[in-house]
Amino acid sequence: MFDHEQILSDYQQNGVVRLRRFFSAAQVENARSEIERYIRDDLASKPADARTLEANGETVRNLWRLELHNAFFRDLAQQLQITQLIKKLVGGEPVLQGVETFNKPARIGSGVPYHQDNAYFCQSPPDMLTLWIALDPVTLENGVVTFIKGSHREGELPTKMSGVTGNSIGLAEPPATPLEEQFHATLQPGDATIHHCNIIHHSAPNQTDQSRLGLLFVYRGAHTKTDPDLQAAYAEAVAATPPA
Ligand SMILES: O=C(O)CCC(=O)C(=O)O
Repeated sequence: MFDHEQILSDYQQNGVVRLRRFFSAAQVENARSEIERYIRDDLASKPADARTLEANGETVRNLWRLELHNAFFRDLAQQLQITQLIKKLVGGEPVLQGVETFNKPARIGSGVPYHQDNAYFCQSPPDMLTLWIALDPVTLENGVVTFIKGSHREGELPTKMSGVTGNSIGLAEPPATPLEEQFHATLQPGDATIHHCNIIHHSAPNQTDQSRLGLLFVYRGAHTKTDPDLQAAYAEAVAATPPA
């Protein structure tokens, strides 16, 4: 259904692509129900680093490591229909590295500072990406993820510890590109983006009454290796601001 060659070319050029109707309405509802069920029935029995809470200490900001803790999402992320596309973009055998959520709940969903994901993933070469699937409408008001197209070609930029729980490392300097020139990835439920691990992006807090739930599948090529310098910087940041 999707033109893989066109997606590859856009991805290489821009570092981010938007895919309309990636999930059907039924897939969106199944994923949402499973997230709700998992939070209600399973989360309490998982390790503390299976989630990050918002500042109220109650509402889930992120679920982490669902590929370990939840067979439904592990299987969903490894479906051939998805991994055949990912294989092209990571330039090798795709390895599922993470399944996560960024829930961005209404009124209390916190922001995500400017960052490159490879400051967290620490892979060389940076053949790693995130498939971000909207389960709610993503609007300009409720915390849309905003990308600087082409910035993935700048390599890993200097970082600093952010102090943000769940997003402990960010860019040392804010980017020069003004916000209005950035790509605001507004999405309908079921739409998705794929972004390269070195693209600069961020998202604002959600001050609306509408939740903005995103489901994230993270993949790398089997050929990537952990870079010790990147990993040392990340370890310092995550020790200073643990996810839980
Ligand atoms: O969903 C968000 O608000 C941020 C997502 C993000 O930073 C990421 O996918 O790396």
